[in-house]
Amino acid sequence: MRKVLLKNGIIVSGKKCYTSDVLIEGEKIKKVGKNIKVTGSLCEVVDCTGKYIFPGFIDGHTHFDLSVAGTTTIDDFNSGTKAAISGGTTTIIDYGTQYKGETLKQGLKNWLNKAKDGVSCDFGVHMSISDWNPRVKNEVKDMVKAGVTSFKLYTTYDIKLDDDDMLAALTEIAKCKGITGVHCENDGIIKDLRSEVKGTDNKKVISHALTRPSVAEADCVNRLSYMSHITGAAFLAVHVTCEEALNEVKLAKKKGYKVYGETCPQYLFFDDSVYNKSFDESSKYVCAPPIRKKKDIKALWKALNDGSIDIVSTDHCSFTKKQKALGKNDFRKIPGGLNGVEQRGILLFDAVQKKKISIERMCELLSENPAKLFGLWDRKGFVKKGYDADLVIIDPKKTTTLSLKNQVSKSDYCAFEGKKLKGKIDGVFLRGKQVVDQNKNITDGIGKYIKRKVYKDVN
Ligand code: DUC
Ligand code: ZN
Repeated sequence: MRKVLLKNGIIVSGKKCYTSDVLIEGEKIKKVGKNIKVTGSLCEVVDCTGKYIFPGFIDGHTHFDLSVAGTTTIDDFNSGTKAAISGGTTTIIDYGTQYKGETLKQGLKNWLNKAKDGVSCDFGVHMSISDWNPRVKNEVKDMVKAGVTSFKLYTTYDIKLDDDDMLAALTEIAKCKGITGVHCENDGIIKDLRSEVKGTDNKKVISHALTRPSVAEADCVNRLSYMSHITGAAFLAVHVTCEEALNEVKLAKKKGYKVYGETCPQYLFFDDSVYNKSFDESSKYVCAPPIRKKKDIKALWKALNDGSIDIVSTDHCSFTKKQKALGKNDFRKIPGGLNGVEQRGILLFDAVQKKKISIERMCELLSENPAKLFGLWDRKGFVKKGYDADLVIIDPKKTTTLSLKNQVSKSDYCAFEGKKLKGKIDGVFLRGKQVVDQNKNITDGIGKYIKRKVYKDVN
């Protein structure tokens, strides 16, 4: 069997970093230890001295090939997973959707079909439920059997559920030991504010942020925390953006509720001044919930450290500038979302170099905790014997400049354009095969669908 020996790297885990070798045999990690000796010539040896070896990053929040605001994201499964692997993300979990009138089975089939043209990292699917009825109730257990152990509910958009259905869905998902991510924004507040915006303010991108306030997010995180408590469901507040919503996550955790928090790079690295530039520039950053204030960024970094936020995903939902221009005369028509699936790992590594978080915490946020919450804990997320050999090698002495010039995503802009970062991804292995080399050459197409187990608590 094909063997690869990674020599003398600094292995990263959530608990500690230590210098060791990693022996890969076939798709799996065969051994982690010092001075591993391999006999025979059929073993490739990679010198990792002075470089970090992380467990492959897991991005539990992507939208590839998704219809949004009358258009479709520019990255499909093919380009999106290629972008992901180039940035050290060896597994993504995309948000599949059961649209109104569909069964969950159809929704899943539609989503798996989107991956038919080949994927470059491993992937799973969460199931968003938009139509709750007795048939769908019966299907929740079938989803879990098919390895779809996480679900999503919306409190806004035309796929939102009302409270009765939300409670019924949470109850059923809890019975099957699934976890539910919820997009938390109070639909009534948003609708009301957005209906009042008239005249020239329609053309101002800042109106997007003003009409989706932090309180609308905090209100839903609060209500969902109680709903999850009442139903016994595990609730993941996805893309937490602000101090007010964070306070609700903290309160729920303090009470011992099964509540988890996720945030994304756009909320950690930008403030709402991005919405006060030209339309072309500001519209790039339109996403929901919107990018918040400097005080929120500060609160989010604190939360990454104190454990109130459990995972950093991307909400990668990419468009071109032309697609963004669909809202030139009305901010409500700008498709929401931006890219990030290939930048997240190195952005966070730079934050480690700048001492904003520890390297161990980075490993928890990007690998270990998503593996636990999304049911991959038995095979991914850790550099351990028997686990998939999904590994990311980072050289801390090199640098990376994020730019459209070296971007893999099909979007024609890079939201993080010009950011100079300490550290460079020097190699990525997916189930034992090196799929990204030092020059960012990518071997594509070897990703596969992963059936996931039920979630585990992060502690
Ligand atoms: N928010 C976005 O910005 N894009 C896609 C979906 C979402 O909730
Ligand atoms: Zn999303």
